[in-house]
Amino acid sequence: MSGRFITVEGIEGVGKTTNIEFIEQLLRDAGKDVVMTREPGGTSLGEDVRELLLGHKHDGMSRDAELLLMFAARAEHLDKVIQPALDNGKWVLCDRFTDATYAYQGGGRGFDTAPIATLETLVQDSLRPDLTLLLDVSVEIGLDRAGKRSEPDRFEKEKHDFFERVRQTYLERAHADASRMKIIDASQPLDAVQVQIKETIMAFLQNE
Ligand code: Z5A
Repeated sequence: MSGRFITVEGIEGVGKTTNIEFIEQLLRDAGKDVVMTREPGGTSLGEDVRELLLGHKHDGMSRDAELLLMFAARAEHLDKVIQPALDNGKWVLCDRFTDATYAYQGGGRGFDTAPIATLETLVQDSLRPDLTLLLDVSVEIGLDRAGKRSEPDRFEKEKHDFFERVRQTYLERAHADASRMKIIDASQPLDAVQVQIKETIMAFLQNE
């Protein structure tokens, strides 16, 4: 039986890294064989592309190049990691996926939905996540949390308005696809966030 594909999304500093191991443990406790991965990245090629995308060597990269690099990394990720794992019955837990492209390159950079959807179908065929947890906080909280960490990457250098558009695009997508994309109020203290995450994962497992 094919595995399940779960993704975690949200703006910077929302708590994806903090919560993804918690989700992994919930799935393992339920007896699932979990592969944890991330985008951009997850393969040798993808991690090299991640460096190109997040580093400052190519500040001012064209938005077409940025979009195509996201999907180039994704094509490799699907071919080498995600699809083989799903075919082997594993559960793939991925830190960001194509919803991030709609949010950052679509909402943030201003790409129309149509070219993103074309690339999505080209690269993924019919594969879509079975469940997406959208961790949501205000841009103020997200940037404040993210700002307490290391040197900002190429995306983290963007302005407040950029992240507001990214957040709104995520929320619009979640409202349009509510059976797949579950909104978690990540502005609450961590234990309260994890109660919501646990309820969402348990409900998904029950419907399996
Ligand atoms: N990108 C794109 O543009 N298009 C695409 O298609 C894809 C990606 C796939 C990848 O970054 C970048 O690529 C990303 C979008 C772009 N933009 N940026 N930047 P990433 O996903 O690797 O990095 P990130 O979004 O910046 O994530 P992050 O830095 O790892 O943040 P996070 O994982 O969401 O947050 P965190 O590290 O778990 O938490 C941040 C801090 O808040 C930390 O100190 C925690 O202890 C604290 N925290 C977490 N939860 C709480 C609560 N509930 N209360 C209080 N404090 C908390």
